[in-house]
Amino acid sequence: MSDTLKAELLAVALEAADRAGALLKDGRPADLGVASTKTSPIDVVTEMDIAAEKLITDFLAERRPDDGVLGEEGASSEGTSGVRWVVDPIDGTVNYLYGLPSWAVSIAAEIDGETAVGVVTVPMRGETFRAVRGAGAFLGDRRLRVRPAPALDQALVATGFGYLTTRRAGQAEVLRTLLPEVRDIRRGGSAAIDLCDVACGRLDGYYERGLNPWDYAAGALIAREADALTGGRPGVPESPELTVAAPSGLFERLQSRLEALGAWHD
Ligand code: LIP
Repeated sequence: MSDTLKAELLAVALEAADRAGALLKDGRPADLGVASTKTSPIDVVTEMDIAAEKLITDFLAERRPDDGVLGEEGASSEGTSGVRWVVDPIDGTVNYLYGLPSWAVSIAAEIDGETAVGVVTVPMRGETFRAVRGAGAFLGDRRLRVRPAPALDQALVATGFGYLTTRRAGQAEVLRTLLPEVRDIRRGGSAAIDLCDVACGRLDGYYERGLNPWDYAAGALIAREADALTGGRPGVPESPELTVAAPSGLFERLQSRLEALGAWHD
């Protein structure tokens, strides 16, 4: 992966995320409603998810016409360049719908199937996280490092829940057992933000079952470049089956508990 290509992809991702973030922050209709639903009646899409994905994919097509794209709201093309963009135009859509601040634009670029660049912008915080594979993770000009790993019972751990009632019931069962074993749990509503908060030390760890690649691609790279470990079940990379992120020392303990609790299946 050439440094020149990675630098170009980072610049494109930053500009695309900045433009989408401005549209979403400044253009949110006061009467925003649900435009459609996906896997369940609570898995919602707004007109702004669709508008933001169109803005991003049009920009990418203009700047990088030979690249592939995978977007949460339907963008899908193979491309011919070996670069594929993985886009979540609004990560935290329910928060955005309700006017809560914890939502993000998440844009990752894969080169030959490996995530090389990740950008997560959080407009309501005025924060943009970025990482290039092998070159560190940053919040603005600040290089990011995870918090030193605490013991599990001192760990502040974030998680999230799916949109299907059967999955949510199983996730509640895992949480019922895990909650007394950790410092506390946080449920922010955006995987991308949770992964970035692990990267910058605002969380000790994060796990969730049922994410899509657009939810975690950029945030997991940012976390790894801040010295977190990321993955799913032991020996498996993060995937819709399970995503886990934490500094070494906590990651292994948390992953082992999640494995024993069956957090990787419904
Ligand atoms: C969200 C994830 C979050 C999860 C939510 C939802 P979306 O993504 O980022 O971690 O708990 O249920 O899936 O749907 O807002 O892009």
